[in-house]
Formats: sequence, structure tokens, C-alpha cells
Amino acid sequence: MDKLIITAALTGAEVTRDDNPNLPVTPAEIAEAAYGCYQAGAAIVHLHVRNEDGTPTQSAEVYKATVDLIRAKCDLIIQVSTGGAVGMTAEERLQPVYLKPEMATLSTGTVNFGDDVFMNPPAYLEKFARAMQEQGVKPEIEAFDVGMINNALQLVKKGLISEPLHFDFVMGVPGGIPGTIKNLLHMVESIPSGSTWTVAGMGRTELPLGTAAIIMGGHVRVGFEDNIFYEKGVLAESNAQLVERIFRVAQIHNRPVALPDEARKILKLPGGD
Ligand code: KMH
Ligand code: ZN
Repeated sequence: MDKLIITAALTGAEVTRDDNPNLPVTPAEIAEAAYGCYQAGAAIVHLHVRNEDGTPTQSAEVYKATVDLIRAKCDLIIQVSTGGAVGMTAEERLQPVYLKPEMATLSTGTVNFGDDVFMNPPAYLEKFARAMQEQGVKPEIEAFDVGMINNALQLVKKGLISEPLHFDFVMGVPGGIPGTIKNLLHMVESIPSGSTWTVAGMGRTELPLGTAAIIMGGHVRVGFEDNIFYEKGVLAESNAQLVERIFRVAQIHNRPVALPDEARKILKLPGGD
């Protein structure tokens, strides 16, 4: 088994300070949170950014300010979001890709998202994959349901993404695949051999799915984007607290945790050569 790659999804687009007052919002807060997660064992930071009023933005300027602050502190792998927030245009969502981060998310299908719809029609998939290819950015394929794996394989056939693929199974979104162990097994069995995968379990599914991934040889994403609680009724104090916990679970199961440079090698990022 490879070492475990922990991704910290710090902010997301939907969570607010009313949900959890410890949510990092400004570039300085996000960078501080990223550094805390790095110290706790994260190798990748999945980034969303916000306007000063806390609303989500995909502004390249705000991303750049945030990334520069993180870079000044540590060598975390930066993974920008191209999902942004529901309702954003494709052009808006793509902005941070032109900063040439090491990774970006690529959602490979439309999904109901609570009361909203997260739009990813075929034309978006091709446009996003092409932009990442041109900018030399490795996609993390966000599969909110099993059919999205097939959509990713279509992009491989079209030459728009190349193997080895890296998947994130986003499980437990209302409208997407439920976050059960049986469903996780089905997702894992549905990806091409040689792929790497991580799991992002929403809410109370974060810990059991993450634990299963540790045992199965997958990787794990934790953080406020997916889960704001430490335990039932108790808000998490920080993103780092969630990283620390999954780090401990890995230790209990004798799965060593990857440093950023080790994760670069596992994911076959250009910087890992
Ligand atoms: N905020 C969601 C609508 C991603 O980062 O690529 C989409 C999302 C996925 O968060
Ligand atoms: Zn995201």
C-alpha cells in the first residue's frame, strides 16, 4: 500500500461562519488553516476562496493571494476548486486553473446538490479538462456518483485527460451517491486499475468512509467543506483537528502518512519526479 495522502478541504463554498464560527474565510485565515493542517499531516489542500463579505468567489486574484501565503509557509500540494459554487459560469469557475496550480478538481457530471443543481454538462467537462491539459494541471476527478466515473473514462478516450487517473469519491451529498461502505466498494471497483482514489464523506460519513479508505489503500479528504462537526453535536475547533484525528486513525491501522513530496510521487505529479 502507498502511504496515506490526507487532503484538507478547508472552506468550501457553502459553509458559513453561522454554521461553524471557526471557518477560515480570508486569504490569511485560509493560509493559517492550511499550515495547521500541514503540521497535522495533510499533504494536499483543496482550496475555495471567499469575498470579504464571506460569499464564494473564483477570483484568480483572491486565489493567488491565498496560494502565495500558503507557499510562504509550507510545500503543501495546492488543489484549486473548479466547482466553485452552484450557479457560477464555466468561465468563472475556471479562473484559478490559469494560475497553474499542481492540481484542480474536475467534476465529471451534473448532480442534484441539496435543493440546487451542480451543473456539469458534457461541454463543461471537455472545456475544463482541455484547460487543465493546456495549463499542465493534474485533475482530481470528483465523482459524486458512479456514472461520473464513466464520464471520466470518456474524457480519456477523447485524449483530454490521461492515466493514471486520480479520483475523489464525493459521497453523501444529498442528490449524490449515499456514503455507505457498500457504495464505496462499488466506486473503487469501477475505476481503472492503476488509478489512485480518495474519499470525501459528507458529515457523519467522513470518519467511517475515511477509516475504510485507510484500510483499503485509498486516501482521505477531511475538512469543513465536507463536515463541520468533531462528533455529534460538537463543532470542530479547526480543520487541523479533523486532520489530526484521521492521522491517528491511520497510525492505529499502521498506515504511514505521506508528506507532500511523497504524495507528489504517489500521484505522479510533475514535481514528484
Ligand atoms: N461547491 C460545490 C457546488 C469542487 O470543489 O470541485 C462544488 C464543489 C466541487 O465544491
Ligand atoms: Zn470543493
